Amino acid sequence: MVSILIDPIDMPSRDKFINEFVATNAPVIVRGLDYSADQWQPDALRSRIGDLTALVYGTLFDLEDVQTLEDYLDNWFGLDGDMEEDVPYVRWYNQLKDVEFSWGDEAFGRVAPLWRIPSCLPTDNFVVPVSRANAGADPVRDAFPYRGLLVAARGARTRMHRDPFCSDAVVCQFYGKKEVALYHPKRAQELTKESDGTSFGGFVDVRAEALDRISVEPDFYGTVGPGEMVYIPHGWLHDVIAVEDSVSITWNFVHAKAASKFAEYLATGFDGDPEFEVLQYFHRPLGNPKISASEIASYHFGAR
Ligand SMILES: O=C(O)CCC(=O)C(=O)O
Ligand SMILES: [Fe+2]
Repeated sequence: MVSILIDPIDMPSRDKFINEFVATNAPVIVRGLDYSADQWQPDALRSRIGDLTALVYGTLFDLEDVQTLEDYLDNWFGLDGDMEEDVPYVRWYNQLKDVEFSWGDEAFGRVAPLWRIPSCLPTDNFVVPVSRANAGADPVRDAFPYRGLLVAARGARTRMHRDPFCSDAVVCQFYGKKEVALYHPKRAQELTKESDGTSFGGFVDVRAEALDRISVEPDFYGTVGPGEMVYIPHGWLHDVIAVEDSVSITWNFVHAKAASKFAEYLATGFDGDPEFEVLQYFHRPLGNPKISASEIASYHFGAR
C-alpha cells in the first residue's frame, strides 16, 4: 500500500471537527494554534520551568529517570550530527494516580498563559473527563488523562503504540518538528509482535532498523510543526519521532460522539490493563476511588 501524506488543514469550526473527524474516527493535522511562540523557545522555557523536576522516559512509557528540565535541556537539546538511538524523552504528565510524584501540574500552571485550547476542539459532552460530574474541560487549566508536557530532543521518539482505553489524543506542537506515522485500527493484528495485555500493546517497532526509515508502510504520514496539532483518534496505532528538538502538549479524552469502543473496553478490554487505574482516577469525582468497569459503564451508558 502507499501511504497518504497528511497535509495540515486550516483550523476548522468545532462542528466540522466533531462531525468530520471525531465522529468518523479520522486523523487530521490542523494548523493555526493560538499560542505565544517566543515563550516556547528552549531558553524561555528553561527560565519559566527549568527548576522543576521532570519525568524522563525512554522510547515508550516506562519511567527511566527524574531530573530538572534545565538539566534535560542542557544535556540533550542543541546537539548536532546523526540522530541517536535511545534519546531520553520528557513526558511530564499531570497527576494520573493517587501517589506522590514529580507530576507536571505545577509546570502546566506556569505555562498556562502561553497557549489556548485549539478552537476546533469540543468543550463539552466528554465521557472522560467526566463532564457530568463537572470535571473541568479546558486542558490549559484542567487535568486530563495523559495530559503531558512533551519535551523531546532530536531523535527522541514514541515507539509504535495505541493509546489507552480507546481514548482520542491531541498533540499540540509549540516548538520544533515531529514526524507522525499512523496505522488504521484494523491493522492491529498485523502490527502485533506479542500481545502483552496492556493498552500500549506489544507492537512492532517500525523504526528498529534505522531511525530515519519506517519498515511498515503507514496509512497516513505527516509532519507537525510549530502552531499545528495532530488529532489521533482511538484505536489508531502511531509512531512519532522528534526530527528537531521539540516541545508539545498532549492530552486524551473520550467524547460522547465516539464512545462505542470505550464502552466495549469497559465490557471486556479493561481486564488486566494497568492503565485502568488512570481511568479510575479520572472518575474520582464520583466518589469511589476503586470504581469498577461496570460501574463506570452504567454511569455513562446506563444499565445494559
Ligand atoms: O508526540 C509524541 O511523541 C507522541 C505522544 C503519544 O503518542 C502519546 O503520548 O501517547
Ligand atoms: Fe499515543
